[in-house]
Amino acid sequence: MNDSSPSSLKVAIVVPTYNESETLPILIEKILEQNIDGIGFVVVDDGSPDGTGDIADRLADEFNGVFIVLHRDGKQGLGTAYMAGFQLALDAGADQIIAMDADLSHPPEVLTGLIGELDSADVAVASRYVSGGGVDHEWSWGRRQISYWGNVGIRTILGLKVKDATAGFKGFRRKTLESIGIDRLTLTGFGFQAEVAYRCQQAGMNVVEHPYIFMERTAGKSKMSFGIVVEALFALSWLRIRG
Ligand SMILES: Nc1nc2c(ncn2[C@@H]2O[C@H](COP(=O)(O)OP(=O)(O)O)[C@@H](O)[C@H]2O)c(=O)[nH]1
Ligand SMILES: [Mg+2]
Repeated sequence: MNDSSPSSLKVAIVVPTYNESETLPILIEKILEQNIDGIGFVVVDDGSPDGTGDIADRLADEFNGVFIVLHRDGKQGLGTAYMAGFQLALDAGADQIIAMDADLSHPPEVLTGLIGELDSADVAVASRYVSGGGVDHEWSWGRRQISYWGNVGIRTILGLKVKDATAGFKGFRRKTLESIGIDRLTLTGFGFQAEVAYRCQQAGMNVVEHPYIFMERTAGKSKMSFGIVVEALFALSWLRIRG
């Protein structure tokens, strides 16, 4: 683990990475351009064959503040990467924790607005499915339908009020993550985001949605597959039954 010199950490951006060597440096640069007070980073890399882990170490060395890089052996799934990253952010003393993908699908320009929502909300969800939100105009009609109805299906299975149930771009107050209990989360892959939304709702958290336009990745490859989605639907049904 690479942990650069600590300073006062207010907002920790937690980024899971698997083969994101092209986009990670751009993401960090664009986030820093937003001039967010007390910002720091936690990157969780699963031994990316393309060397993303080394790039993250270099970025950590260059950064003047908290920049933690956790190197894990091999691909262990997005969910466990977030669990480990959230815990490191809490241990480092972050007041607010933001989950964000490395592939530039989540525009850094939205961060200031999203973080602002945490003044009054326990959870701020960057949302595609509220007024002002949406998906990349490059997306085909068919792809929009799959994304939209997949989201509706998951909301129905879990009885979720939040409109964007699979959102991976979210902000939490420290106390939110402490009270839902990160170590209680069970889903390791795609269903993880919905499980977090479900636990936040169960814990009575005040959830606010902040609109954004999801951008298609322009480099690297998605780790998503049909099998992952089907697996998540079964796992989420089981979660609802178990309560
Ligand atoms: N550490 C880690 N990161 C992962 C893993 N799977 C996906 N990611 C990262 O999680 C984020 C979202 O993954 P992505 O493939 O873009 O999913 P999609 O946006 O749903 O297609 C990206 O930053 C990925 O690099 C994994 O197994 N381990
Ligand atoms: Mg992506």
